[in-house]
Amino acid sequence: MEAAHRSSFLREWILTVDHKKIGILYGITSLVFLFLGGLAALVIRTELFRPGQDVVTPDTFNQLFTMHGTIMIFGFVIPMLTGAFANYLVPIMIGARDMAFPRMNALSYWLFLLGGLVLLSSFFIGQMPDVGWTAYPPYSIESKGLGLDLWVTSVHILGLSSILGAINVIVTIFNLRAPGMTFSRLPLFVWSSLATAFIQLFGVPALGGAVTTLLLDKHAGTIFYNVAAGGDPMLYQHLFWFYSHPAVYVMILPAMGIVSEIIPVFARKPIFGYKAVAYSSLTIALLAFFVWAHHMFVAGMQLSAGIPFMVTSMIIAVPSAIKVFNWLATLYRGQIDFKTPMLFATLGFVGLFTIGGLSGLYLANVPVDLHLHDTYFVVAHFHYVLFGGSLMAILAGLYFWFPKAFGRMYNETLGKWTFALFFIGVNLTFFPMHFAGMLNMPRRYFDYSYDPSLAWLNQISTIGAYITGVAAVLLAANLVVSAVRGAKASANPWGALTLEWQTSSPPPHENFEEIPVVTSGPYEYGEPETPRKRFKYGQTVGGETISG
Ligand code: HEM
Ligand SMILES: [Cu+2]
Repeated sequence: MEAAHRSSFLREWILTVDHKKIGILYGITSLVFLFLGGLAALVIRTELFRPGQDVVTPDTFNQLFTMHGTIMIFGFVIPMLTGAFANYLVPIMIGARDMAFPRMNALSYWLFLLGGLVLLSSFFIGQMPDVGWTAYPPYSIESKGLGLDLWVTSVHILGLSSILGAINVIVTIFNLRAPGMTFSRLPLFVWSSLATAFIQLFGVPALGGAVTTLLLDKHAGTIFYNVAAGGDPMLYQHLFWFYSHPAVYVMILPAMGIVSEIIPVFARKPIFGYKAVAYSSLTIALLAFFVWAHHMFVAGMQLSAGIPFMVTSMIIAVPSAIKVFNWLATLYRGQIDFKTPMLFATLGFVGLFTIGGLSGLYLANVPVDLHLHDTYFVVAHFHYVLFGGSLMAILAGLYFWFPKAFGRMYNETLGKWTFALFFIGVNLTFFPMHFAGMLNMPRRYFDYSYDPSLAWLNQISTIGAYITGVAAVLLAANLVVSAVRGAKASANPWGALTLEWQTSSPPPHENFEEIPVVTSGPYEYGEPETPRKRFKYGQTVGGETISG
């Protein structure tokens, strides 16, 4: 009995090639990373609570912000969006039974776990990387211990996992769409995942090259970055940002996709400007490869080289703004129901991402960036887009698809409280950083005793960080308890029209009893006949079974 039980667990989870289970494994693993990265952040904020504070040593502080950034980007946001959400949703949303290459899909997950564990192992041997998530040479190659080596190894493994995942998403979307699921009927999350997968495919190799040269310089005596021998550290920055700027869109495009799914459902209106929203994802993905040097304006670049990047960086804000206006137009005169996912998607994502996008435009401006580069203003900017943007959308999506994945409802009241605390916490933490930055507080410093007048801004930030910590605990409690004891969820609790809601909660193995035939677009709310027209098979829509 025991053994049989164990072997079924092994078969069900460890050996699984089912995209839904792999998606859930990705999701749980990324959430663990979120909590670890969050703990690092709380220690960082405690150290910065007042000038002269001595909670950790300066060395440990360097290690903590390096681990925080690396874990959040490579261990949480990217795998959550491209591993968990894309895996779970893309096949069902296009009416497929699984990903195109299910075994390779499992390999992507196990590589992700391995890469993550390699990074964490640095903690257990007491040699965490201390070079920042950007690992600029020459400092990074001169760092002592195994930190950099583990960081590079981990980035390589995670990069391989990303590339395999991206190939799967692209091939699945091109080849496995159900009959009638034309490109003009693809749900917007699928469009955004497609654009994202292309970015990963073309961007990750540059990162692989960049971090390999660090190791070669450190161990094999090459001189890529040895200025005395004729090397040039700028090369690394070019390679690194050629991947890492597009990577910020890996972290935002699927988030925009999630929000584009949720807003029409809770506004009970078709999405405004479907084509504009879909094509703007592709435009962003393309433009993302032409703005990278806006991270290097002060790195010794000539002004004539900076100006074109300033212009492209401003242009890339246009397709993002197009999406924001389309979401607002979708909300306009909708019958809005502020359930937890909708709160996270609208007040959370749309509100806060817009603030982050605007501060991005300031930074894209060369004369402004000369003053603000490497100050807390930049920290404020990227946390508004990553915490206010990516994380808020991830949370919206977790609550929204929770009933589908687990067949149980989350607790709505607790969900709303969690939203309120996250919203207050994130603004208290990051809004004051704009001012700290304009008062010239440099990022990555361990102390600010040289200017104690910065204390009050930092104290507000630290208090805000603790509030988000409480919110995170409420989130975890809601998810865990509801997965076990929540009320049973129906097939389609939100009355949504995309295909994943037209099958049971949780969906059967291979998703559909019978492959659906699609006859209309995904957001035709307000047209009572639509569900029947659209799904000509024995599925359940809003609690009713459709026949014929
Ligand atoms: C409206 C679009 C955006 C523009 C114009 C923009 C512009 C910029 C610029 C110019 C910088 C460099 C500032 C400096 O170091 O002096 C920067 C930094 C950064 N941005 Fe954005 N950004 C935009 C959107 C985003 C989005 C959507 C994300 C992520 C979801 C993001 C994440 C980051 C990160 C992580 C950094 C800091 C990297 C580092 O130095 O560690 N940005 N942004
Ligand atoms: Cu950038």
